[in-house]
Amino acid sequence: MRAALLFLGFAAAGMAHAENCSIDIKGDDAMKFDKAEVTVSASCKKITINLAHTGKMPVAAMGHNVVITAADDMQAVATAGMSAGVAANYVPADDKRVIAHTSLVGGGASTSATFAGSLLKAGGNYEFFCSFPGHYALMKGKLVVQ
Ligand code: CU1
Repeated sequence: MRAALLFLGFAAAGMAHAENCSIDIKGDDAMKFDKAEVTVSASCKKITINLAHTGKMPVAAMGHNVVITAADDMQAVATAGMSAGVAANYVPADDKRVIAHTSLVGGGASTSATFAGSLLKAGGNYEFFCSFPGHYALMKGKLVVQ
């Protein structure tokens, strides 16, 4: 009896898993993010991106940001971001394909950005990537919404 109650307790705890509303990513001087996949909850009212650049190189040489788009839009937004230039954080202005993005930071710096959770749909196919020219080939990952 006691074992059965314990089991039920664990099962209930497993179902009520905590809501995750933050995307915590580190970038480094080797042009890498520390994660290839991040999961957020579809129920989040707001989602915060926290990017920490753990390297030492300056922003002009090894700047990183985090941009979120539908997976199908990643390449086009990365290309448009390159044209937008460093003053625009390599993110095209007023581009509806950009769901969210942080500013560009260099080594030792951190940045955050918050966006409405309603911009993401459960089960959607999203990517996060760095739009610094040439970086998205290596610095990208899957954003899972569940
Ligand atoms: Cu980067």
